[in-house]
Amino acid sequence: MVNQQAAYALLAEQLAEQGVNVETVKAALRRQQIETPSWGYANSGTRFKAFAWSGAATTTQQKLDDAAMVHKMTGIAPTVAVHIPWDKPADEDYPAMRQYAEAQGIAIGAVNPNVFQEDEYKLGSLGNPSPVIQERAIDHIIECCEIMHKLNSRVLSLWFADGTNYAGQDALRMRKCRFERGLKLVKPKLPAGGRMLIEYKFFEPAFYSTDIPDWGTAYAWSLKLGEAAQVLVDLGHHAQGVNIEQIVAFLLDENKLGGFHFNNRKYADDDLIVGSTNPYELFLIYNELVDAELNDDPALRDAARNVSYMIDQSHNIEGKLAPMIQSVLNCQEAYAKALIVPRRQLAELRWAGEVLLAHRLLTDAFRTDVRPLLAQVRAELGVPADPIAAYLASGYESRIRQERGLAATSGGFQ
Ligand code: PSV
Ligand code: MN
Repeated sequence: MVNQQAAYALLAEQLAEQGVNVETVKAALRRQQIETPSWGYANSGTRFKAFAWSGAATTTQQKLDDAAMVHKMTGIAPTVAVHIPWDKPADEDYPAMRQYAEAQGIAIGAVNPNVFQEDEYKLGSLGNPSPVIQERAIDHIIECCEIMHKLNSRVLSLWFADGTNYAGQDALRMRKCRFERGLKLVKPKLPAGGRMLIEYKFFEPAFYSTDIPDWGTAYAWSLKLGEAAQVLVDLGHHAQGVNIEQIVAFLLDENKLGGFHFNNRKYADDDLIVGSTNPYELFLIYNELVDAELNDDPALRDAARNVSYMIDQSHNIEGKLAPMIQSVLNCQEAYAKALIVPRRQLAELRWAGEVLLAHRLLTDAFRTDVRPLLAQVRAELGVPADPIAAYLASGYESRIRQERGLAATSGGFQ
């Protein structure tokens, strides 16, 4: 403990020498918020096998209990995203669901419509050649806008599995037009102050063409739709080697970065623990966000403040709550490292064309051990210094194993 405090004092001193105020850094870390997904607490897997995990949530109440536990351990995960109909209450009593969440000390965040799991959506939802199926998808998304009202949610998070598997299967331009029409019909149904986040994904489940394959498509549509529409960046939805931080910088500058689905990938949409494969990439993404957050331009600061930080993970072999806590902590660490970048010095080195020195200054921040700083922030937030150890020692996991057992399926709010 004493060592930790001494290490924190030393780090604070080093930061002060570089012109970074540790109190400002800690205040930002205390304000940080990461939303967890209800579906991340239920059993999930790959198309080959979903290994059932003993204690996995099967009802929305259990998912909310688990999300509340993650918040209790970390202090920075106060909201949970829901997926409809996965979380649909049997009696449609959404106010009861909202109250249940609040009673656990959390709130409902983004509402995610699901227009991909019904048989009718075999050829797509908004892009489907059948006007009947298009209407069905539009109706479901509008229903989700109404649910947003009931849950006091301000974020509609849209992802579409739409695409084609074979050249000639459908008219690509027509699919674009159908999408634009559908999104235009949905937008006015958002609650006041509500935002519509358009998520892109370069392939899967469709293999020949995907209707929203990249951020450019989502951006073009968000421009047509106006202020309430923005782009959602899921870290697992890019081709190998894509520079995600550059996409983030561009969208921030245009005030079109709506939010993130954090996870990590190695090959495809692997849905691994955030920052587990490439923590440097996560740091570079946070670096762009902090650059906007601390910018002199108030418009850029507002754009950064509006971003929704959400996790989208489907754990298969590593458990449920502990990996979720790990993801939240990895986001916290990446943010901390981005916050300690000496930005004035960096700007001077850039102006001077000092390529190597600028690069070194940035990577020095990435290499800094911020654990003493995070322990201090956790003490100030009133949460355990080591949230994973505290969770494992809490008895929560053995209790839910006993109470819930091993279930292969997952249900909604009961
Ligand atoms: C699709 O791969 C996705 O990233 C979308 O966000 C879905 O809503 C989520 O995963 C859960 O299937
Ligand atoms: Mn996603």
